[in-house]
Amino acid sequence: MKYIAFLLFLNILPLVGFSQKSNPLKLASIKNNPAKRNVIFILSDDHRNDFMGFTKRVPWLKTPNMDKMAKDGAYFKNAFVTTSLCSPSRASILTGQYSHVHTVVDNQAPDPENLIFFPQYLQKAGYQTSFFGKWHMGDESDRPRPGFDHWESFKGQGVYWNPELNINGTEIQYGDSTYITDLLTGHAITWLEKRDKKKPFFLYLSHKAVHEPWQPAKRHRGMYKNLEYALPSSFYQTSNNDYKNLNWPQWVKNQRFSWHGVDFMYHEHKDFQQYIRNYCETLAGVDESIGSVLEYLRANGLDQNTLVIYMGDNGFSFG
Ligand SMILES: [Ca+2]
Repeated sequence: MKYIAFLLFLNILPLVGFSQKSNPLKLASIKNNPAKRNVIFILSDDHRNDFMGFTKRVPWLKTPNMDKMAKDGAYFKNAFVTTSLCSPSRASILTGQYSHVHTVVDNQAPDPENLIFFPQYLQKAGYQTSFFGKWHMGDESDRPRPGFDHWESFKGQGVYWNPELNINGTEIQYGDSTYITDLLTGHAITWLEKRDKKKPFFLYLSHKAVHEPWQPAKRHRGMYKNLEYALPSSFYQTSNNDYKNLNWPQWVKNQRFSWHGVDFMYHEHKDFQQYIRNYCETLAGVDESIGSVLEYLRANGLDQNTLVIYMGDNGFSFG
């Protein structure tokens, strides 16, 4: 099976390889290539680089499908996102630009409405394209964006349970404990089944998981019950003030006592080990999603001409 595991902290520029201002893709050369490769891009949210089974960072963590991608494909362990934050990172993935160029510099900055997203080039090259899941770039709108023949998204961060999806401009409310990771995966595979089989395809599957507040699928709740994560040696060095003896700057202390800091994460004093377990149990749904996509490709004879890429939009510090 030909697939590549771009696992975490990846700048997508090397894959797409275009400049928006002066060097548009030479579409003619692509159009004349009879063997167009399908592409599936799976993005997760806040999945840190080493929380996968094969890295052995967490001995009890099970991610068999990510492990399979790393084993059979390529694992880019020294790749980096350009900005380690949701919206700027997503804008960089879609445009190949740094945040000071695309101007989506934080999670509130508006979409300047003049950006070119790389799926627009794929459309011109004859690809049928689709987007499923979290956009969260520029504003809270879930409206269809340029570059995608089929569109399914939600506003902002979305929710884990019973989401509302904007499907090609129509809002659909789901109920009955619908779990977002499973819903997006199912819809993505349905789109693959119904696609025009004469054309190559590009699928962008953009999960809400594993963003906080972590909520695993019901079938994964408690799968890591009572297991402990080995905290790094640096974990307590700000909370117990050892950082002063280590000559760490004050901003490190301040940052770690903030929304994204381990000393006061999400402005709550919760059981940190339970945080980790919830994170890993939520990640199990993403791993199963990858497995479902890979199995679809295998069962339909598409595994030899489809490039599958997995990455996280940014990492996550656990001390
Ligand atoms: Ca993120």
